[in-house]
This record gives sequence, structure tokens and C-alpha cells, in this order.
Amino acid sequence: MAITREQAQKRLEELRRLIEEHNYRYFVLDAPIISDQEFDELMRELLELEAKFPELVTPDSPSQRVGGAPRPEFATVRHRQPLLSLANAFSPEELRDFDRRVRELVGGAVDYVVEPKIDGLSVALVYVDGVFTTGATRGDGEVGEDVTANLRTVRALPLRLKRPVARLEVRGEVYMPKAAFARLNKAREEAGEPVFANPRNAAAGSLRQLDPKVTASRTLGLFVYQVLYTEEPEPATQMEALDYLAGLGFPVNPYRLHCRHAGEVLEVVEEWTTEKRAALPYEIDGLVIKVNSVALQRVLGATAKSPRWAVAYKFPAEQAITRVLDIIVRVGRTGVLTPTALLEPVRLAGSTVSRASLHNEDIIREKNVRIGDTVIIQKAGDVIPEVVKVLPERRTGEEKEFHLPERCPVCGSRVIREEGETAHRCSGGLACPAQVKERIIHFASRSAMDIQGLGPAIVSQLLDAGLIADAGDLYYLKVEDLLPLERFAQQSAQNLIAAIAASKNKGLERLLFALGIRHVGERAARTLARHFRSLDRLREASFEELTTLPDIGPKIAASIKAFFEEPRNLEVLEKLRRAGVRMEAEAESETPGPLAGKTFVLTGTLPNLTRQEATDLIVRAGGKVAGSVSRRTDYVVVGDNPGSKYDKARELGIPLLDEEGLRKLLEGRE
Ligand code: 1X8
Repeated sequence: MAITREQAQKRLEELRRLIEEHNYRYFVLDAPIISDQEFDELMRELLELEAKFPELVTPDSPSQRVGGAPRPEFATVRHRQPLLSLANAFSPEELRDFDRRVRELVGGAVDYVVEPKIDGLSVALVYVDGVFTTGATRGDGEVGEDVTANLRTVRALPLRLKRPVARLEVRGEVYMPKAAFARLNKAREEAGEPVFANPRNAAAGSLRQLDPKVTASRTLGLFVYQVLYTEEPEPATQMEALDYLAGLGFPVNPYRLHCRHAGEVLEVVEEWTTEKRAALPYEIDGLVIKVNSVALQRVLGATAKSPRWAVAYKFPAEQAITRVLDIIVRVGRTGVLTPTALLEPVRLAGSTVSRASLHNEDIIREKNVRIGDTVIIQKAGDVIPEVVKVLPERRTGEEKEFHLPERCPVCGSRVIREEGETAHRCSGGLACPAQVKERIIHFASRSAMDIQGLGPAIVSQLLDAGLIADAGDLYYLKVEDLLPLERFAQQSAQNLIAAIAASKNKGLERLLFALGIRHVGERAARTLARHFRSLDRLREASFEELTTLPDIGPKIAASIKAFFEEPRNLEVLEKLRRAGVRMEAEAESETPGPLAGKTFVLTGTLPNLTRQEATDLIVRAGGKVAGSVSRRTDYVVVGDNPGSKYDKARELGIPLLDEEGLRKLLEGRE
């Protein structure tokens, strides 16, 4: 039955209210009353209705939480009042000093509120008529970045307040929970991407993404703790302000303590330092102590940098001293080598620690960690212990410097480090047991060799049974090998063997992609296949020749060279060749381009074409572009201010072309 626009409008309003209510119960109150499936069902209905009536989508619709279109850069937002930072107190004595100053300035007794100091990123949120309209980072305190679209993806953030306050501005902290931080860093380490040093950086990195979909994929939380502006009567105390914010639907940290005097504050601080902190699912780096009365806050005012009515008490970092017994190297499934320190076991923040990540060789050099060193360790984000510093005064002279091995500890292939990267990688991707499973899954995948029926589970089974050790072995499998395995019967075994055999003729382009040469995606594989037309020619290509191709930059070229220099990879290629896997491109069925078989060299600036455009035109017409002039060069294309290639061409008597001459050739006019 067709639904009218009016009916849709009404149902949409209802759905939005329901979904946000359940969102609130789940993410703010932590007390859901419906199942995830029921919630998904409401969301699905909303999305379907909005798809039918796109003009009815509103900015406060829960559908907007999935992340909108990426933007080229952030707009800046000037804060209505500066978002100040807090002065720090590093000891109970400094807290007493703070209290003494406050009492002197106000001339009497003062009560305080103590709140956890969330290790995240400060944001200012603006609501107009109860609807979330703008959110900005703190920035330098005066001007921040407009991250509204990213903030919408934070589930705890109310898109609509429980009451339509005409205008409301609040301050809060966006953070990444400890578990989400650990998960994110693990994935990044495996992917060879730099890890975040702490949850704060991870939260900041996630919120300052130009693509809101990336933010949406990260788990972020929010606590709101300050009213910057409201058109309603202002709360008289910080305790009331927190109740006020909670009443509007904001997530407010449940740990807030009213203390009647500094003595109580110190007791609370002691309790938090020793026990409470470690039990929280998010990182806090201290406590915030605020004068409770807003009137007294006004009296106290602020210095240029921070309010006089609040202070941040910083916890001492949880550290321990131990010894580095050894440094071992793990190889991840993408080939990244990660050094890990094996430690003399020691108690730290509620658990026994016996290893610490050293991340990469740069960090080992920077901290100058040697095997045998006595070190201070600490738990970053209370999740991954890390080495803070070495105690050089405890050295005996027996300590040994550590270097990452030149050969992969798992397969013995050469270890390489790409320019501009901190990660070291094993270059024997095709044969390295640490990586081989992922490699084979990729090799068999749909856009690669497209071997039907060879998914992750079967690959694991074949590896575990010792039937294959690399992708080359697939082509030597027989039906009888598979029959004893679980999940295989005569028919399914025959099907798989047939699918493997059929993949031999998928062509060079797919093969090049399937090999999983780092940085060689489908596009680069196509360019390489069209240009070189055989695996052997590609293997012999110089770095120079590779980089003259469109889409092939120095990074890809270096990675191709490294791939073919690794004997373990060549062994796998040899297996593929002997099995009859086609390693040549098909004969072009189309008529050859007008420049087929001709080699060009470019020098100088052409009037209407960039170097890349000229290269593309020549390659597309079947020609080749080389980096230097030799007797085998057919034409040199000369622009303004040509270099020594021009002189060389004249010396060798190679025909010269200007842009117009090149165009004539391309069009077959000459
Ligand atoms: C920073 C923070 C404050 C609070 C919690 N976490 C923070 N990171 C709070 O007041 N509950 S206040 C603050 C600041 O003023 N710089």
C-alpha cells in the first residue's frame, strides 16, 4: 500500500523519536530496553522511508549518524568564549596550595566538585531550538575546527535535546574507550600502519577525519561537563549544572563528588589514584577539582590561560622498573616485523607484565634500548605496556644492542623498509608462512585468480593438512589429496580441482594482481600487463622503465623490484610456470595502436600537455616511453628548455618531434 507524504512525515518523526530514545538508553544510560534486532528493525524502517522521501531527511535524523560525504578541509569556528585549559597540580601539596589561594581570594570557606579528567579531546557543542547544529574541536582555545558531521556519528551525542532550549552551548570530552583503542591499534599494527600512542591521540585522529565514515567506524564516547551558554535560567552550582545537562539528555560522567572542603577532596584523590582509576573502561589522566558555586567562579575569574576556580590533579603515571631479558620479533600477517621486549615479570596497574611493545626500530634507537637494560615501563592507555626509558646508570656493559634482522625470522626472506615508512617488512610474501594464508586467500579471490570454492576455511584446511605451503602448490593438488579432508566429497573435490585448473588461463593482469606485490592493485596490474605483456619482461624491467608508466610511481616500482629479487617469490613463480599458469598477455585482439612497437623519450616542457598526459597518450596508442635516449629510441619529443636528452638525440640522429608532430603520429596522419 502506498503511503502518503503526510503519513511518512508522521511515521518518520515517531521513528526518529523512538530510535533516539533507545540510543539514549543504550549509550547514555547504559540500560537498553529493547534487543539489538528490534533496534535494527526500527533503523531499517527509517532508512527505507527516508529513501522513499529523501526531502524529509532532517539533520537530527539518526540516519545522519552513519557519516556523510567527505570534505576537502574543515571550516574554522570561533568559540563564543575561549575554551580555557586547566592549571595542573601534581601532588597533594599543590592541591592544598590551590585551595589556599581560592579561599584567600573569596575570603571564606569553599565547597568543591571532583570529576574524572577524561583523556580525550575537548569539544564545544551548539544546539539551536534543541537541535544539534554545530560541533567544534577546542583548537587553540579561541578557534577550533568544525567537526559537526563527525560528531553526529558519536552515538552518545544527543542530536535533539529532551527540551527545545532556544540556544545552548556546552563543553565536553570525546574519548576512545580502552577496548576500542586496543582493537584499533592491533588492526593498525597488522596493517603496517602507525599505531596511536594513547587513546587521546586515537580519539583526536578519529574526530579530525575529513571522511566522516572513518569516524563512524571508530568507537567514540562522550561526556559533557560544562554549560558555556544557555538561554534558560543558569544553574547556580556545578553539581546543578551536571544535573541540568543530564536532564537535557547529555551523557554526564556518573562519578562526580561533592566535597565540603579540601580535606574531602584529598581523600577522594587518594581513593582514585589507588583503585578506582584502573577499573574504568576509558582512560583518565587525573581529576578535575572545581569550585562548586558559579557565583564564586565568577568572582575568581580566569588568567589569560586558565580559570582560577578549577585545577587538574594529574595522577602519577603507573610505572614499574624491570629488566629487558630479550627482544624478539614477530611477523604479522601482512609481513610487518614488530620488535617486542621480553621482560622480567613485574606487577603493574593490577596485572603481571612480561612483555612490552617496542613498536619499531626507530623507537628502539630513540630510547636506546638494549638487551639486558634496566628500564622503566608504563601502561599506555592501561592496555599495551611500553618502555618509557632506560636507566643507563644501571648498565653493566654486558648489554647488547638490538637490530631488526635482515632476514625474516619466519621464512628467511630479505627484510625491507620502504622510504618514508617506519615499518620493516618481510619481502617473501608469497612463501612466508606468517603471511601465506592471507596471500593465498587473496590469490584465489574473485578479482584475482577467481578460484571458486577456495575461501578462507578451505585455505586453512589445506595449509593445516600440509597439502600446500604457497599458492604455487595449489596447481599440483589432486582429487585424491582432498578426499580424506573433512568437508570434501568426490564431487566437491572435483569441482575445486577443476576451478583451480581453470584459473590457469585468467591472464597476466589478474595474475599480477593475485601475486599481492605490495602497492600493486588492480589498476597498476592492468597497466603493467598491457605494457610488458609477459611476466618475464616485467621481471627484467628497470626501475627507470617502470616509473615511466602511468600509475607507476617510485614506490610501486621499488616494490616490484624487491618482489622479483626475493628468491622465495621466484620459487613460487617457477611452480606456477611449470603448472602451466599463463604468464603472457593475450594477443591484442584489437588492431595495434598507431605507435605500436615504438619507443619515445620526452624532454622539455610541451605547450599543451603535461609529461603524464603525453605519456598516457603514447602508451594508450601502443607506444613505450623510456627514461633515457639510446640507439633503440625511435622518437624524442622535444618541448621548451629541453635537457641533455635532446643533445644525445641529435648526436645519435634520432628523429625529433614537437607536440604537433606527436599529435600527427598519434592520429596516424604521418
Ligand atoms: C578538561 C576536562 C574537564 C573535565 C573532564 N575531562 C576533561 N578532559 C570535567 O570538567 N569533568 S574540564 C577540562 C578543561 O577545562 N580543560
